[in-house]
Amino acid sequence: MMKRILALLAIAALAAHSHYLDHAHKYRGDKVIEVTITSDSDYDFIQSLNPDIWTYQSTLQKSLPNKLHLTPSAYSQLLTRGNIKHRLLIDDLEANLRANAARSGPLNANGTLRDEWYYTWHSYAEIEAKLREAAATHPAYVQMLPTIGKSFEGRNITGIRLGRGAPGARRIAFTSGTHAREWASEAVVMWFLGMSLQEIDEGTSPFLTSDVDVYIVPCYNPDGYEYSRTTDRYWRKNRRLNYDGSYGVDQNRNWGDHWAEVGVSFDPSDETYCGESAFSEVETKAVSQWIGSMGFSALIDFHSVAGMFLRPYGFKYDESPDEARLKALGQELVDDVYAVHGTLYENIRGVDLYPAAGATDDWSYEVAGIPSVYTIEVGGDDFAPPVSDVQIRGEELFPALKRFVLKA
Ligand code: 0X9
Ligand code: ZN
Repeated sequence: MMKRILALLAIAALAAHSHYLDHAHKYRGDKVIEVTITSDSDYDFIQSLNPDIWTYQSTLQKSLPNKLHLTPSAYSQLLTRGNIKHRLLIDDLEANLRANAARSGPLNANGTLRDEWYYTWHSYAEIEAKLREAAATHPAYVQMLPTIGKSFEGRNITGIRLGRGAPGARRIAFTSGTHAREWASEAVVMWFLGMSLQEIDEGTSPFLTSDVDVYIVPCYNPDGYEYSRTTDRYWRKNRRLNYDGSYGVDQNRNWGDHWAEVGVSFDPSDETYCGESAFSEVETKAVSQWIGSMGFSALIDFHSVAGMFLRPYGFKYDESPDEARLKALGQELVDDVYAVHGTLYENIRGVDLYPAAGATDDWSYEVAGIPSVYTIEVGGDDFAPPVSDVQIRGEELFPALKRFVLKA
């Protein structure tokens, strides 16, 4: 018995120290390309290469740019066929992962934020601990939320309320990290928290005087996030066990608004698998019940990477009743971002990226009735950016997020 316990402990210790770079050879020589398909024969050919579609419309698109991740042999087939015009974005995905992991961040050099913690990636446990620390050091402005629910593997989905909690205050939600590999999304909401605490200390924060509370849930796919940290950097879905033995449902295809109507896959192994039914996932179910019960007047769901403010709808081309207002506000947010480091975000509807149903944004807007909803795709061009991006993305979004909190 003792031996078995020791063996189990050894396995647990190994798992705890596992790092995605230990498994990065899986991506050796893999390519990422951008290609706009113009003919049916090219379409069929590229489909036959079985690409991993990084532009997450779930099916290949004709006449739109597709970002595709290909194995070395699929890529050489593409070259052998000739005359398929494409751009090679990443030549060796393993090398790219290693290079970006090695590049260190500025660690507070010239940064606007004094607390070094915020300048790098963190485990889910470290993020939770930072939330608790914020609540302990700033009890008048930060409160830990009661647990929203548990993930498939049993982690607590949790968050904080930032603001004075005045009766009748407007409530805004920042939900983040529904896609495992999109680490920049956790990083920017934590940066928002860190900068806000610093401004509170300096007496300049709008949270000192405004009747608004921001509810921040920094990661509502903690199992996927940890799996991306320890095992497969490019993991997207949650970690539920599917009926066919594969893992993961795309949490952003699982919400109960026009569920599965467009832009989803029914194959459990696919990146955009929508699950067996709307809200089949404990994570989406718990977070939706929470959102539905809170009376939010605005919500941003954070993703990465592309540099976009996406407004409703994401599943159909009709204009939403709030189109003019959300488009105008989106433009102000784009201008705020641009003013910081000159990064140009796009201000478009979700559907203009590609139609996809069952996402957090459409449910929050249509079913929960929240009037101001965006999905932000944090800027950058790789799901695994160098750590120096944490500061860049955090800084460039902070003024826009502040404007959103005060205005939306
Ligand atoms: O496809 C998604 O879920 C989002 N893009 S990502 O690259 N982060 O995966 C965009 C979702 C936009 N909203 C809707 N289509 N409803
Ligand atoms: Zn995403």
